[in-house]
Amino acid sequence: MSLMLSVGARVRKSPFFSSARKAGLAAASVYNHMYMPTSYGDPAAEYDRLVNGVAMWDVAVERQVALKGPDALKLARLLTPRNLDGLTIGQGKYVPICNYDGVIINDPVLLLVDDDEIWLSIADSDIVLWASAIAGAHKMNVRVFEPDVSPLAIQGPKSADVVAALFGDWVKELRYFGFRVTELQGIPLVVARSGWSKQGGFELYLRDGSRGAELWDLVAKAGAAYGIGPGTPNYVERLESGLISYGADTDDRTNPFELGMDNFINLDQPHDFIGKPALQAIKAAGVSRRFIGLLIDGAPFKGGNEHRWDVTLNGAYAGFASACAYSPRVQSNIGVGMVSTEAIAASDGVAIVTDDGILPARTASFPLI
Ligand code: THG
Repeated sequence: MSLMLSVGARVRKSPFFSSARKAGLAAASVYNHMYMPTSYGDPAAEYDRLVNGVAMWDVAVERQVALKGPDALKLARLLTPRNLDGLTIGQGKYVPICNYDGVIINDPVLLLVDDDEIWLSIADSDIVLWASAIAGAHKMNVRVFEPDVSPLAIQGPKSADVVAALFGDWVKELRYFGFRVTELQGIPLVVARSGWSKQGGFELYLRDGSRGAELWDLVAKAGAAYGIGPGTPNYVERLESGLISYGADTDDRTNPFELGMDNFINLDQPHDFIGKPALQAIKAAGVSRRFIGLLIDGAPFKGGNEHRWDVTLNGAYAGFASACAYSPRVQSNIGVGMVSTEAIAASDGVAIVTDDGILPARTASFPLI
């Protein structure tokens, strides 16, 4: 059932917001205190563009938290359990952030912009408050703030052609999460190889919020030859690929090991970081549930689920499915969720308690495709 969204002064707008509405924006959610586009009204076309062509997404909700000053790297090392040794200017990294209990509180992409400047490109939680409080308590020489930076994603197999048409062939040499500070017809931005899909893509981090419409139009024009169209972080493709959606897939006790982030948690580093003792204890104890894919029986779902659905093993609670949808490529209903290791090990007896009844399901590792 559709629901109207009130647009007012309290919730922040993306610099691309007017352009997105002109392009037919049909639905939005709220993320980092901003409207986040979620649909242009034709999910099948938006999915097809992402997996076969190229799409442009207003993802300005991925706010940047800048750490600027001599202690920028020191603060970043305190904030994340990930080893930042060898990080070079122009290279990004996926860096989970945990609280003192080892609970994940964000999963940003970190960009080393300069020797004394780091951006955390955050998911949906208030890291500017967390990081500035920690910097203050540790009397660090660093400023923590949200700069005027707004990402526009270009995703899909034809994205490299569109971005090369705008900037030149050098963009094809960027490594994953690699980036360059540059400009486009005088519009200051950062070009990065990144984005929340496994279809290949780039993100243009606009560095002047007054020029959103200009950048949107340049991308739309360069992309026209490749059939570019508007889209949003894709509900179905992210399930197929197993990309984590902080807040949807996580709860207030989710730890990074449950999410399969073992490679991003480096407990043997000599320095202290927030959550280190808790994470050591969690690792020693082992996890009892994990983030996993689900293949679900039944007639194709019409849309997504509005709230978490229980996962059961032989009728007993065994976790939750956070997001489910019909996948045209898997030709089945699929989902992702946090499921007990016991249910994951079981070959049958798993089911999902949907709003319209109980459906048999199987767990499956990513990608589901
Ligand atoms: N782009 C930018 N900022 C972001 C996101 C983004 N901030 C919020 C959110 N998305 C961060 N979350 C993710 C989650 C997964 C990935 C990127 C951002 C991702 N993961 C790959 C994977 O899981 O296979 C690769 C991880 C790796 O190997 O390091 O791409 O989309 N600017």
